[in-house]
Amino acid sequence: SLGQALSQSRLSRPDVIQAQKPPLCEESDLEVRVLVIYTGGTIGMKDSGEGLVPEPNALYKFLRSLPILHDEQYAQDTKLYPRYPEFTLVLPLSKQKLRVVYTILEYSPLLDSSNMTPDDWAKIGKDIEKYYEQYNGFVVLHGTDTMAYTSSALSFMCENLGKPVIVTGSQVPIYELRNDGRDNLLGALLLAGQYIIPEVCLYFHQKLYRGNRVTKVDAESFDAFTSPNLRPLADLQTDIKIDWDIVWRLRTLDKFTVNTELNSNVGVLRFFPGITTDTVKAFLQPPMAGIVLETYGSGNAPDRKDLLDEIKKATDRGVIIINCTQCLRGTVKATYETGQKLYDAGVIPGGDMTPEAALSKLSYVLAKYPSKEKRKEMMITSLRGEMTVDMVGPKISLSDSCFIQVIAKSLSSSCKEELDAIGHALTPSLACAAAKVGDIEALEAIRKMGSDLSMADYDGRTPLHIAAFEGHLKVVEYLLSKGATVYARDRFGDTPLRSAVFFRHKEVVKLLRKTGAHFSRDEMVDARKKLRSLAESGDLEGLEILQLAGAEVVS
Ligand code: ASN
Repeated sequence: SLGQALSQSRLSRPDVIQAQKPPLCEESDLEVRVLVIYTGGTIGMKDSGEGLVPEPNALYKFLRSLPILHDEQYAQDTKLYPRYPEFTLVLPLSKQKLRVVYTILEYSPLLDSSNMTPDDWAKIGKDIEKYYEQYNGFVVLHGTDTMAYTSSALSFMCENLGKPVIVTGSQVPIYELRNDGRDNLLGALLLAGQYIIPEVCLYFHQKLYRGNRVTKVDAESFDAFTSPNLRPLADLQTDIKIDWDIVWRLRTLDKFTVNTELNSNVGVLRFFPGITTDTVKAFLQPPMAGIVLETYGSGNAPDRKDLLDEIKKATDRGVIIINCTQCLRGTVKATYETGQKLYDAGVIPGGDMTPEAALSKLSYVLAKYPSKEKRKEMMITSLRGEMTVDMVGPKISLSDSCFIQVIAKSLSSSCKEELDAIGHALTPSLACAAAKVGDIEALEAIRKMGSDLSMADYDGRTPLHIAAFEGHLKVVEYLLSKGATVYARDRFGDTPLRSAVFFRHKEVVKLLRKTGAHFSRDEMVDARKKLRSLAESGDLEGLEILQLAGAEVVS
């Protein structure tokens, strides 16, 4: 049927890196780069005789000997060394026809993750910030014991993240015959290198999860993590299936930064039948500034006046207390009187946040905002998709759209699947057309139909490419605020930044740069050559625009 035909010829996603070098002038495949920040964990441990301990300076050498994780022939043929820094390896060619080139940054000392502290999270964050522009994505190798804490904390620390950061590790060392380390590392590398999933994620046992939604649920199984209140972002079975509808989108015009300030006066207090008032009182004493209160079921606590009085005293002093359920799945609600009384005592509902997410969010929010009101407001706002809120509002269905209906009728098709397929096929082109003429109203109508404004047309060009190309500053601003990615590349490898530079749209270049757009390594080499020729011809405007786009003159 028409519907099937259309869905088979599904339009490409801009989030999938699909640039290709022209076949006639290539000596190497198209390469994408991933930085592997290796912090420790079982994945790289060996038995010391007294138990497993991380083995320093061993992982790189070992991976270099594994054909599924390193293609030595390609490395030799293409002179990978010295094209890339030391400790770089390259995966065999992927199904997506890309070469993931990855560099390992090994920490010293390597840690069992039980020894991780917020200072270690800050170190990881700072390294992501330092190397941000040089890589397409990041993999953090980490122990599983506190992995969910680290992935939650990093998700808050990384502000306006536009590239994937994927935390992974294993239950069994990669050096053992049967292990889960190879699969986990390979999956994380393929995802981080090939897809623009702008989130801190956790990859384990074929599933990619949002990093602030996970919790470790099994000390032995390879299937060690679960994301109880949000389905996985991706599933790696025969094919890599990404659930783009739930991928978190940046809706900001601000650049990526890492905020490492965290308040450590936070804690988790788990209620149990018979908990004494003295225990609660002692726990709430200064300098305690924020508490995750683990209550029963949908947020219930004993309605003992002595207990509630202590809680009220603390919240009056400014302590932020957030209510999370002890249950693995579900959300806190105020459906019982016992729960309501907690809110009367100044406790804030934590929705369906995991305790790991709630705790790290508290540390982050307390350090960032001094005012009590602002702190409370931030705690009930979803900052990185850590809690479920109804964000989109009612969707207009495609069948409400007059335009699509008219087209559907003229194709004499009316079944829902076909309408959906037509909608899917047409909306990217419609959105690009609206971007070309600078029609924000039309874009907004398309968005309200439930379409993602990051979708690309048949050439892989997104509305953002077109608006940048045409110099429609307001449209560029609008698209960025609705989740468009500055890292989208069309089939020729062009980004919105290159489009804006090419047509000398100075204000658009400035805005894209402010939002974090930057030249790749190869583009920078081209830009420097161009700078020289512009200088020779005395083209001052051209020089200024290239410099605004980030090209530096090297003497
Ligand atoms: N104890 C180890 C760690 O968290 C557990 C693991 O990685 N599987 O570092």
